[in-house]
Amino acid sequence: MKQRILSQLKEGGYEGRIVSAERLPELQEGIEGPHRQGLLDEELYQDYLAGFEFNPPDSLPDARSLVVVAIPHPQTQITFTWHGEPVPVLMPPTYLHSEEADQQVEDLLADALSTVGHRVARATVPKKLLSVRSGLGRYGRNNVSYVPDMGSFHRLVAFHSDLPCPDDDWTEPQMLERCETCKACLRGCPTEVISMERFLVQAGRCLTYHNEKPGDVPFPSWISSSAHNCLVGCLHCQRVCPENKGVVEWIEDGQGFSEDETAEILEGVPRDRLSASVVEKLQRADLIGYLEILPRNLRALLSTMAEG
Ligand code: B12
Ligand code: SF4
Ligand code: SF4
Repeated sequence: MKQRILSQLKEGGYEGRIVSAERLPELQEGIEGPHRQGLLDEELYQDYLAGFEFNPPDSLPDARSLVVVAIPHPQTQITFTWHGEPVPVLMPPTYLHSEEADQQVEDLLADALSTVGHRVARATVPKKLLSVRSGLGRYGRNNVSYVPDMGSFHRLVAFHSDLPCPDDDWTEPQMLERCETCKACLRGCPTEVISMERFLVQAGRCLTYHNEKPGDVPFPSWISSSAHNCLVGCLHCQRVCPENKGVVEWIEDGQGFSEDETAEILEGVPRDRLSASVVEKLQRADLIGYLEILPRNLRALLSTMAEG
């Protein structure tokens, strides 16, 4: 049964693994261990990690397995217009249309499992750790998960299921072989997140952490103005990575914004006063949820570009 589900995922263009629900305490320890040792930035821990749930959900109390799925995901180019010039900017993989992507996987799994009387429910667990320990992916030195043929350009989604899983391929966390002789991400990171001293990155220094913060939080002064490279997130450690050679040019065309539309976004015009065309484009691009942080991030990008 397990193999049939995994084949169905493959046919849909995904790659997945199924492990026993008995692995949940080890996932929990993978987060709480480093936290106890003071290795995690406390504010980041509270914002992103404290909410993980390591028990089966109320909707599926008899869950017996975890399913983790890698969804190939592209970069998207959004084009603004500033001082009469087109300004193309990238959104990294995983940010846009992510809920639709996750839902498609959930629908596929729910369909496949319902034929044999089983169910799935979304899991709020550390997905990279699950990806790597289940054998689906491997960690790069940048602490991102890499999956064969997808590189790091994939989104991860995880589910609880009541499908039994008496045997799995649970393993110790593995690093990509290539990282043993490569430091490209370490050199490419603009905020010194990655080091040779410890494998666990200093995520509190990650540009992504700072440009995902609410729009009224300014960037810390130690972030160089030349660091900014994406509308949200950062692509440096993934774009320089040789493991991403096959996917790095995968860029989908997103929306384009005129000079007036760009100005409205930069000025931080609230949603109820934005022109209809801007709202429609932001919705189509799946950027509407980022409206509040776009003025700060776009301003930073435009000044990085102006500095050349
Ligand atoms: C919190 C979080 C962030 C935080 C913190 C990142 C971090 N590294 O922890 C911030 C906001 C900075 C962030 C940034 C990014 N994120 Co993020 N993030 C998450 C989130 C919510 C949890 C990640 C987590 O568990 N962190 C806790 C740490 C402790 O776990 P870990 O990183 O896996 O670390 C393990 C290893 O270091 C390992 N380890 C320790 N020592 C050693 C030694 C060896 C030899 C080995 C092999 C392993 C090893 O043990 C640690 C766990 O115990 C997940 C979604 C989810 N629910 O899982 C998305 C998620 C991980 N993010 C994702 C992405 C895409 C990113 C960005 C690439 C976004 C971008 N810029 O484009 C960056 C990458 C930054 C980076 N270098 O890590 C994707 C990853 C997809 C993928 N291919 O891996 C996820 C899964 C979202 C999704 N649904 O797809 N993110
Ligand atoms: S850039 Fe090099 S060291 Fe970094 S993840 Fe890729 S292969 Fe590993
Ligand atoms: S996402 Fe950017 S800031 Fe974060 S580790 Fe990678 S290169 Fe460094």
